[in-house]
Amino acid sequence: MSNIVILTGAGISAESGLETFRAETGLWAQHRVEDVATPEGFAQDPSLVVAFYNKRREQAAKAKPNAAHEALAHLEAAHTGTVLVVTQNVDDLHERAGSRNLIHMHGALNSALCAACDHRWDAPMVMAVGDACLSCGAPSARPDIVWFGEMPYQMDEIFEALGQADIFAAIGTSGNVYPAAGFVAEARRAGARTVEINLELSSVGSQFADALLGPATRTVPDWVAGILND
Ligand code: BV8
Repeated sequence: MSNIVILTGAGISAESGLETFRAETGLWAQHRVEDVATPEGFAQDPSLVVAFYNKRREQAAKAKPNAAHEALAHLEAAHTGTVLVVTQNVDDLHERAGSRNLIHMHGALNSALCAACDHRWDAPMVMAVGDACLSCGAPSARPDIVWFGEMPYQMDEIFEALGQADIFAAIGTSGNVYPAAGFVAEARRAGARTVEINLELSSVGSQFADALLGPATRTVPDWVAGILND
């Protein structure tokens, strides 16, 4: 009855057509991080930030889960132990593939947050600056996204799960952003078997015991099949 914790990043959604961040033509090549993914950027130019997330919300809605998302949902349904997916992604492809035990540690495009009262609700496809909060009515809706310098969500649950992990896999993440990039060290401290699944070794690749290199739509189903046949 093994406990499996899986961290995913933008690479798992790449073959669904969603851009990653740090590829040459990626999101951070098109926008300065400071301008669109920090609270300061939002304060400085809220329309630019709201437009950035409106575009990504629309792209995510048009995208489809791929074989990697589906394999993780199948693992959760078929594995006799626990399976937790912790995603850095803000798209909803894991949910749409059927994953249930899922934490969006960097928030979600489909959620809106009130900067005044912390109320959350389902975001409209197109948000506008000054949208009213559905609870307190203040004109303070913002994308429910964790920006740089903000605390990622559900960190207690994540560290609790890492402390009990028998297997830890990181899929499609470059290992550049903390605290997510530090999860492999936590899992190793708990004695977990660690594997990095990516096109190439990430910045923290050397901390993993194993690596499975190749496109996620091939490597993730293979990895899941191996786990279920163990
Ligand atoms: C925090 C928003 C603490 C959502 C994101 C100085 C000042 C302030 C903070 C810091 C600082 N120095 C360090 C920090 C911490 C900072 C950080 O880590 N900075 C880095 C850049 C040095 N972290 C934070 O600020 C975090 N918060 O630390 O809070 C705190 C403490 C107390 C009180 C308050 C706060 C918050 C981090 C979250 C930031 N938000 N995005 C959005 O817009 O989407 S980060 C952004 O990067 C996304 O969330 C993304 O998920 C994440 C990581 O990127 P990846 O997913 O890895 O994507 P990337 O493009 O990089 O890589 C893609 C990978 O896929 C590659 O490896 C590629 O090879 C692979 N791949 C591609 N195609 C495929 C594939 N693999 C398989 N198959 C394929 N087909």
